[in-house]
Amino acid sequence: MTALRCIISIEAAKQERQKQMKTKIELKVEGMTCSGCVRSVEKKLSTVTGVDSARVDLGAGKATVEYDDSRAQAAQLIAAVEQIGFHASLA
Ligand SMILES: [Cu+2]
Repeated sequence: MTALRCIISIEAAKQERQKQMKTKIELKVEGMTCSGCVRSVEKKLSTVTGVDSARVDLGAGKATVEYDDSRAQAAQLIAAVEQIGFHASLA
């Protein structure tokens, strides 16, 4: 294998790994009543280590979270939401 092809295959393997580590889940969040609640939940989730993004849909009562599953777990996301007074579970 030439050096260049070797570098290309290393890069491809890295990208593949990054893809695998990014997980997206939906949480059911109960107790939210207004856009203030939505912001609180989004803010709290985004402070959890490993979370890339958190988006809350008030009408659906759901939070969509993208995170690195080597650094965060669903249970931690649920615990974070419960810490600020809402009930969360896997959707
Ligand atoms: Cu509210």
